[in-house]
This record gives sequence, structure tokens and C-alpha cells, in this order.
Amino acid sequence: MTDCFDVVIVGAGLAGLQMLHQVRRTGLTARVLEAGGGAGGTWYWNRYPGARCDVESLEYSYQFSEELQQEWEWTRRYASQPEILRYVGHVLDRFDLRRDIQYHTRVTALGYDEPAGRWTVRTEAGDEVVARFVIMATGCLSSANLPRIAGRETFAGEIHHTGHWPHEPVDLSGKRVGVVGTGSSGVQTIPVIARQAAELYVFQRTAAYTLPARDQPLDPRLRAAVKADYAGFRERNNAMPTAGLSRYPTNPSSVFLVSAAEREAAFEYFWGLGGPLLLRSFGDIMSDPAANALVADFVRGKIRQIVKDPEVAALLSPKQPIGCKRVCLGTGYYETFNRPDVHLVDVASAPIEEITPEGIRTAAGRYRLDVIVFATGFDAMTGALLSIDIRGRDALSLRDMWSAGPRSYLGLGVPGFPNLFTMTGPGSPSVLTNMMVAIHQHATWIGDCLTYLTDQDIDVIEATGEAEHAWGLHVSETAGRTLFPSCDSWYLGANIPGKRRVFMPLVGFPAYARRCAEVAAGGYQGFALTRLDRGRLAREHIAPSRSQPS
Ligand code: N01
Repeated sequence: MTDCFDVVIVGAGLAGLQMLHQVRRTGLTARVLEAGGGAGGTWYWNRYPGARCDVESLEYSYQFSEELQQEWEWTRRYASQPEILRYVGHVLDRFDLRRDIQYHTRVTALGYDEPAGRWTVRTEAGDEVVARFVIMATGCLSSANLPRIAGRETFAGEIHHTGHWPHEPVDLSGKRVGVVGTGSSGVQTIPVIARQAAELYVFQRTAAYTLPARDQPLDPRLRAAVKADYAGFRERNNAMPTAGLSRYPTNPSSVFLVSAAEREAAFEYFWGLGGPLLLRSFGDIMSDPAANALVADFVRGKIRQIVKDPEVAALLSPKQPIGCKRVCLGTGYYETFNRPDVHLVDVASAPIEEITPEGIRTAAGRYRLDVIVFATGFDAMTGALLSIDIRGRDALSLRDMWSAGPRSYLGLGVPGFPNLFTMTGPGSPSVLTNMMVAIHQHATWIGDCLTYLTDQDIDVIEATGEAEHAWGLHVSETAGRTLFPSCDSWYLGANIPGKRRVFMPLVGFPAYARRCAEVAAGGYQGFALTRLDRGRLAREHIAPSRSQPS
């Protein structure tokens, strides 16, 4: 028997859970289909040693319930992965979400039945679920990238990817461990693995900028002060370009308006604050290459101070502009390379050629290993969506439509795919903001949209081609005014061989949220709204209640 719901939500990560709560408020029926054996998305899968959120815990949390905000007690500046999973469990119970979530259910295909105005959702087990609306809450960083390296299957030891870490403890004590990759996951796990393993080999292709996280127990006075006005705290954060960290200073002025001594003092001050705040030390760091070079030099100077071996320090020093790849937050990362049992292997000059039964062979030599950890990231933003065969109107394939890069209106809807919403999809600010804020904004917007459609008796909503085209230009124009596209990053899809390079997220959060609100207030401008007369299968197109702004 085929199950039928008003709404199917794909994914029970933090986005899917809030979306379920929001859909329930509309009175529509919903089912969440989740591939994993539990909820939490990123925090369910990324269980590697040292996994911790790099957004402050007071901000990396739901804001839809004042009671939830008040009762939950974060313990540290940055929450660890187990603490976030405990929070997820609390949210599931508190809002009675579990009964609408189906685990161990991987969605493999979606097909739109145009006359009926219904989606058929197919799962790996061969089951089908039918729904009017489908909301893709599949995550931006959920499709693990395991590089194709010859001989991988011959390795005699254990292989793990940070994004698919086993649920059982992995014993690394006394072992020779290799970590491939030095992005955020590698930077977090390397210092912890170094303390457990007998020998650690770090295979680095591109050095990343790692700023000190300065994690610490959360000051109870700070927690109380935030809770005294959580709504105001959220409002101030939601108005920031990164949707967060409003309680810290931002210096909007140019780095070139101060003396060298004042500049150094400012860099030191923001470095001392920890987190990504160094990027806020001057206003032109992300737009002027010369300003960017000054702060990059400052970080390279810090690396030289911390790392005792000058050759290792030089290898750890990034060359690309700072911030064009997401900066990493570390705890004792550079210090780890002063340990005699930690070895940095440069695989930019001598690439990995093969995995053998004994370990890794690069162009420069052989490394005997018991365990290989791939911290090699994700097929970001589109990987999870395109792993599903999504067929819209006239069996149009999303994979085909996005073969030259993702195209979307507001990162929420795609022409040809009626009644399908993408949460934090390409074309929305998503990964350039605090994801919890991006999730909140999309979940409330989609929830309000479903209420509007129900109240107005509208059956179908679909982004128009014109709106999608104009939005695509807007996304690339705004990125072009920044240094973001200036290096190979997963924002561009450059980490996946063969993926078209298109800057996927939108730069500019608060303006985006305002635009989404205007679109809704104007009767969903840029979307075609249709009533299906099921008796005659005729269509009535509904004009937006207000004209589009110029
Ligand atoms: O992945 P990455 P990540 N041979 O893509 C290297 C979020 N996140 O999982 O740069 C050798 O950044 C690759 O090298 P290169 C956060 O948004 C958040 O670390 O392509 N090396 C790079 O060094 C983050 O940005 C948190 O030359 C290979 C590394 O693997 C995003 O997730 C924690 C290789 C991949 O770095 C992704 O981070 C973790 C190969 N064949 C993640 N292939 C927190 O909240 C790839 N690499 C703290």
C-alpha cells in the first residue's frame, strides 16, 4: 500500500526537524524520510574524534521556541558533536517529532505526476510514498567525498571517512594513522588523533588558514545575559552578514587608513577573540586583494611563531587569499606539528599515487599505516540533491538541468519542479551564514508559503524561468564583488573532479531574508501559482497579489 501525505520532508537533520515542526503548525500531514538510523544529519554522521561545531553554541541552536531556548543549557563556547546530538534528542522529545520520522529510509527517486499534482517518492527498499509537496532537507555538506585512489580496496587496515565515522569506538592507540585532508574536519581531528596514535602522518595537499577557536566552558553569566533577552540576541545576529557573532566588534574601516602599528594591534586583538573574527578586523579584507594579503601575512607570521621547524611552518602556510575557502577553527592545530610523532607529508608536490595493502604510496615514498582517515570533505550543496533521481514536469531531470551548475530561484524553487522546495539550496546564503539561521529562515518561509497556498486553495507553486534566470545573475554578480571565487573551493564545486565550477551560495544574508519576505508579501512574486480543477483537469493561473518591484 502506498502511503500518502500532504508533505514529504527528505532528511531528518536540523533543517528537516524544524521543517516538520513548522509543517505541523500548518495542519498539513507530514512524513520525514531519513537515510540514517537516527536524526541530526551532520551531527549523526560526523562522529570523528574532536568533532565540534565551529559556530558558537548560543547561536547554533533553534530559535523557534522561547521555552526551548530557555531550558537548554549549552556547556561550552562551541558545542561538541555528542552535545549537539543530545540537544537533537531533547528537541525530538520536547516537540514529539519522532512519530513522523521514518529512519533507515534512503530516498532514491522523485517523480512528479503533473495531472494529479502529486510527487511519488521512491526509496531504496522499493517503497513509494505520495505527497503534494516535497521539501528537500538533504543538507549542504552531507554527500561525503571519498577520492578515487587506486588500490583503496587492497588496504589491509581500516579506512574511515570523517563524514561517515563508525558508531562503535575506533581504537587508534598504538597505531600508525594517516589523515588525508586538512580542511575543517582534518584540522579538528588531527590534534585529537595525534594524542591517541603511535605515529600520525598528515597528508596535506593545500594548507588551510586555521584560526584559534578559543573554545572554553561557557561563562554562566554570559549564558544568563543572553537568555534574559534571547529574542533581541537573535534579532541582532539575524541582521549580520554572517547571521551571527553580533556581540563582538566589527571594524568597517579600510586596513589602509591606519598605521602599520595600529593594523598589527587590530589583527592581534581580533586574533585574540578567537573564531573567524580576524576577518572582521577591517572592512576590506574580503573585497580588496591587497587588504586580504596583509591579514594573510599576519596569520603566516603566527604559524612561524608556533611551529618550531621552519620547513614544516612553511608547508603549513597557506598561499591562497584568506577566507575564499572557509577558514578552519583549530584547538592546538599548529602546535600538534611540534610533536615528534606527527609528520606532515606534502602531497601537492608529490601526490598520492596508490593505496597498497601496507599503506599509502606517494610520488616521494611509502608510508606504512594501520588506519587511513579521509578528511576529504563533501560534494557540497548539490551532491545530496543530485544523488536522487529527481524528475519534474515532463520527466525533466534535475541532474540534466543542473549539469552546467545549479539553477534556482532564491535557492528555494526550481522551474519545472512544482511543489518542490530545497532548504538552504544553492542560490541561498546557507553555508555563508550560521546554518541554523539559514534553516530557520527557510523553514518559516516555506511553512508560511504552505499556509498561504492552503488558505488560497492553490494547488501548485512553481518558480518561473524568468525569476530563476534573474536570480542566477544576482548570485554570480554578488559573488563577483568579493574574493570568494578567487581560489579553488567547495563553494565553487572545485573539490569534485568533473564538477562544473559555479559559485553556489549567495553572498548577502540580511538582504536575502528581506527579499524572501517581499516575495511572500507580494503573493509569491516569481512563482507561478495554479489551481487545478480536478474535474476538468483545467488550470487557473493566479496572478500575484501585487506587481513585482522593479
Ligand atoms: O572538507 P574540505 P572538510 N588527496 O573540503 C583534501 C564544514 N565543517 O570536511 O584543498 C589529497 O574543507 C583537500 O585538499 P584541497 C565546514 O563548512 C564544519 O574539512 O582540495 N587531499 C582538503 O584539504 C567545512 O568547510 C566543521 O587541495 C585531498 C580536504 O581534503 C566543510 O564542512 C567541521 C584529496 C577537504 O577539506 C568541509 O570541511 C567540519 C585528495 N585526493 C566540517 N581530496 C565544524 O563545524 C580532498 N583532499 C567545525
